[in-house]
Amino acid sequence: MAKQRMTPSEAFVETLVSQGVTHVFGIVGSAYMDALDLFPTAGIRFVPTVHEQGAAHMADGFSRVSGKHGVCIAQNGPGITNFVTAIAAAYWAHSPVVAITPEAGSLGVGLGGFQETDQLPIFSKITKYQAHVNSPARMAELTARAFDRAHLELGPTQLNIPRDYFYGDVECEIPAPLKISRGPGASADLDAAAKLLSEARFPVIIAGGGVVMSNGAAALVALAEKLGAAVVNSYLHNDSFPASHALACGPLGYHGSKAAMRVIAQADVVLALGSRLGPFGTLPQYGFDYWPANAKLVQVDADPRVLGLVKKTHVAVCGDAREAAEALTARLAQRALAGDVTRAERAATIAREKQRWTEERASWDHEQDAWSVREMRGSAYLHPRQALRELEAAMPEGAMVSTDIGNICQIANSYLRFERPRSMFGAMMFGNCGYAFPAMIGCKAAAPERPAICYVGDGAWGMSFGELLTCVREKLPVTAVVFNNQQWGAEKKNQVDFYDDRFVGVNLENPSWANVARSLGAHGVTIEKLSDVGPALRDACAAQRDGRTTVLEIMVTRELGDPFRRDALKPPVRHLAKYAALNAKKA
Ligand SMILES: Cc1ncc(C[n+]2csc(CCOP(=O)(O)OP(=O)(O)O)c2C)c(N)n1
Ligand SMILES: [Mg+2]
Repeated sequence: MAKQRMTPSEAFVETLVSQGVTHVFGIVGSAYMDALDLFPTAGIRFVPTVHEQGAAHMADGFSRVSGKHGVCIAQNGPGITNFVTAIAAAYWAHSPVVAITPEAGSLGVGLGGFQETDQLPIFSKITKYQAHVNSPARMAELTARAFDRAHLELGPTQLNIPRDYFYGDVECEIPAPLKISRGPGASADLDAAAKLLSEARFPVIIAGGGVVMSNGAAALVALAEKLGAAVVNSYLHNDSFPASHALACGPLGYHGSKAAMRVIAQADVVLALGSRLGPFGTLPQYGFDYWPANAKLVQVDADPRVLGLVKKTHVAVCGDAREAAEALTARLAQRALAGDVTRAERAATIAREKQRWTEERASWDHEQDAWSVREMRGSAYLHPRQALRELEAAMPEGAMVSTDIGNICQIANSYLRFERPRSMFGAMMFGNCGYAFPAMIGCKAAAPERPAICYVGDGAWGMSFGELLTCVREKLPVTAVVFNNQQWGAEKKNQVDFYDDRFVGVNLENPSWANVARSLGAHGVTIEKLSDVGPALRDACAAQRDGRTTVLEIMVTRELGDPFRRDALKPPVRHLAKYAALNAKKA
């Protein structure tokens, strides 16, 4: 499009159109009314939410499922500060979310008028790029840049617009999106990586989020088969390699697959493909320090800043995970593989460890620690692990599952397998309770044909259930599985382990969450029998086709699995006489 006379609102909306934007999540505000008025005619669906945090999580979910931008917008001041937690979550999920933040009018800034706060510093550490529209004439240019950079740097960007700059006349051209390929990495680095892999006798591949984001699953399958290498998923990326593949060993990290951990422990060369090797996902688990400290590490990532950051890297490749996998497979075709000698033996090891883990999971019905055993004895409710197993078995094909932060949601990591990428949406490393439900609403907006399921604890549900109204009002049906153990369980576990069962702020009195759902216009089911879990999930997912949102409230015992942060807590020490009784006893 050549230069044309238009208003900045038109320049803004036309740039969204040019970037392929179809959905914008937010809450209406006078700050951007002039642009909002154009959305329907431009073919952009505005999805009104209950809370701006929900809107930004929806944008995140939307982008993670579609690979496109997620977009959110809100009123200057409080609408924008409500975004903060969700934008931080998107930052650590590497989601290309564009947060559009209209701000106080340029002629009033600094006078302490209405809904004014300095909106750039607030997001400075949780965005990859911040565009400030400093003249209405630059509206299209800076809008386009915020979109381009979100993809280029894989993370949220901010587009800050003084609210008076939507008005006026400008001459401008609408920029086309910048499409930039990352490439596979430098050829010398790829050569070095191929050499190490060709010399490996027990190569293991960690399939990271980069495999998903680069649409690299097929390229990874080819590479893994070429090497006969076991593939483990990085933490919370259970969808980065098809779970039914013979080489798939399941996820590493917190409440992950023991098969994956036992196999990687034997590696002499590890290829981390599209992974920053986040510290939380490589910590010891089940009392097992599985990280192969003596193995040689090849790390491939599109972000040069994470290469060699937390683990000693022998060969680092800055490149796209898919393109790098293809380049490595091509190079390996020209080399003799030392691992060919051990291929059959390794395949047998992989099969054996997977079988062992499958059997252990099948017989692991409940937690075994003293507190859990005591709690479950007096309870008629379900064991969380059993409920998770039933859900796993009933999971409909093509399902998208998001998981929140909490004890049961983390245990779910062992009970979620996927065949296709863009299926699992953990709350990732910002770790905020209240992520899973709104994120899944965004996923459903992007992929209405796929079953949409979120796993949420009752505490986190209390933070996020309000968005049921969005599901109902906007016909974005989701199945919310709420694990009702009447506690902030993950944190209670710390009080059990370190504070002699002195419970402060962790017990929850809940209403019937099924009743709450019904009163908000959704469907609600309370589940107290194990045999009801699977059928209820299937029914609820089928009902999504009729636009119905369902809350499956599963009543579970108060037993608790391994904690998150045992690594970061210490037994209590009290010096003052007043607190002497609170010194550590059992730890
Ligand atoms: C926004 C936010 N607040 C507090 C926390 C600390 N936190 C981590 S897990 C957790 C408990 C979650 O309880 P619930 O959702 O009921 O799940 P459960 O652990 O009982 O399975 C809390 C409070 C957090 N991660 N995020
Ligand atoms: Mg709970």
